[in-house]
Amino acid sequence: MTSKELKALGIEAENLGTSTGTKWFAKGELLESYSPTNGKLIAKVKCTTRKEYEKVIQEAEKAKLIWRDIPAPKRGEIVRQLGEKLRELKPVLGKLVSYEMGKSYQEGLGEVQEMIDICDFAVGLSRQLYGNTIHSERPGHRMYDQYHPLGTVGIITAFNFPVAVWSWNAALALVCGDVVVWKPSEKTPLCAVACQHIISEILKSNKLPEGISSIVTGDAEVGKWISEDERIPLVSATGSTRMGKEVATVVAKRLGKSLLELGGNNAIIVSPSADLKMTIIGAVFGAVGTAGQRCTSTRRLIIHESIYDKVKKSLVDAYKQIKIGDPLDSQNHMGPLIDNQAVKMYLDALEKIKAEGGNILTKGEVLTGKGFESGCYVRPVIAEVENHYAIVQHETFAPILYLIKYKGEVNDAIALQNGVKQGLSSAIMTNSLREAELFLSQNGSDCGIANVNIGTSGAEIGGAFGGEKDTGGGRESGSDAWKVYMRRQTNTINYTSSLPLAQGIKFDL
Ligand code: UN1
Repeated sequence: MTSKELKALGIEAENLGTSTGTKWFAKGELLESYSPTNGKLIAKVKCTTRKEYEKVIQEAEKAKLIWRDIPAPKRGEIVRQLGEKLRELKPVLGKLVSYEMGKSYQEGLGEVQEMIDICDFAVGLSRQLYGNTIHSERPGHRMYDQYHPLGTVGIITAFNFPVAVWSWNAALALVCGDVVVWKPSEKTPLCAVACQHIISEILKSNKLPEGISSIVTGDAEVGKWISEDERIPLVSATGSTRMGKEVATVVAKRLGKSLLELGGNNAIIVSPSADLKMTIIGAVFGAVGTAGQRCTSTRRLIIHESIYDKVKKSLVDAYKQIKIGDPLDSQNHMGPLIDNQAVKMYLDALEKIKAEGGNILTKGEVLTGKGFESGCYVRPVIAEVENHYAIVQHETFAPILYLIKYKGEVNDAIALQNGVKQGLSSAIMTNSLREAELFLSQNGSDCGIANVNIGTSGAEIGGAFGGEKDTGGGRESGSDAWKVYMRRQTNTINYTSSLPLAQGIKFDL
């Protein structure tokens, strides 16, 4: 990335990491951001101090009183401007996502497109924050429910979607009348600085108060400040199940609300009637896209024994075609893992697969030599395993695809698919209507996302996104996910001159 491109995104050589609106604070320790693509230091960001955090929250507290009084469609107009700006900056922001996080440029652009899409969705939503009207059991009474802003929403995000997950939360929260405080992953702080720069300039040019949108940077400690903070009624956290459990416990202790989008262990069932070509494309993209670092990445393929060998051979052949290298070069399918720690987890997983008796079909290794100096490029792996292996039950954020054989009926495959702790995304490749409907029925997939003849990753923003069990139960982005960002109030109005009580109770004085 050129310094001109970084400048267009508000990133200077040594950047500030804490900001409320356009005001930046600069006391904290420096956090360095390295690109996994080439190992180079991109820039440094200042971590938020406790004192600065207080300032940020105080600004948010002030801003929320003004923001919630602005009519929702007018709030939508601000989000519309955000979408417009993102359209303009899509190539350069997509490039930064690719450079700082390591996903392919195409996927970086895709991520910014998701931001644009959620802005469009939120603009429409700003005129549709509907409640119900309910027929009262009492004569001359009207009853309805309505939704009010919650206040401040804390957003904690992971490195793998360094900009989109913020926008799914922020775009909805903003039209709902909330203000947002964002703690991005310490692995991708520059993407966050860029987003903050974009939104704060929009707020400033619309003469809106500082503090409608802020960022705080740092490690888990900063996340803890947010989780403990009673001034933050909702904490939306994306990341590992371990992190989510910590956040949920701390937030629940103060009876706050949390919206959790945590780990997945996503499987595709490949039934005897599956279209093989579609299956291979869906599985390979699902497993190696973003180098296997999406929560929706395909981790397991549950294949019927009658087609197992055929699918296995096609997959191994397909893996030979995968080009690994600089994600900004569109020739390459797969970029690096995020950092050396992720590489270590990948290598550990390979050892565990072998130790448990798995059969590795395509050799896993860390690539070296020209272009691979960062040490973060690895070969994607396919391994034959059993579903019950501890390593298979665990979500490894790496391009490792497990092949599991099933015998018998689709129910047997569904039992394997559900036989893990996580419940985010799932899919079946089948041309049998009976199998597809069973998979989608109450006796089918137990995941938040269940697809037919589509892979597990690449969900559209229009649907509610999230999952069950260890995935945390939260729903973000589309459908009626907005409701969690608001507080519901039931109103009953009596327009008579008598006071009939509900439940038929008589109380005469
Ligand atoms: C994530 O990995 O945190 O379905 C989210 C997808 C994306 C979202 C992934 N829309 O792959």
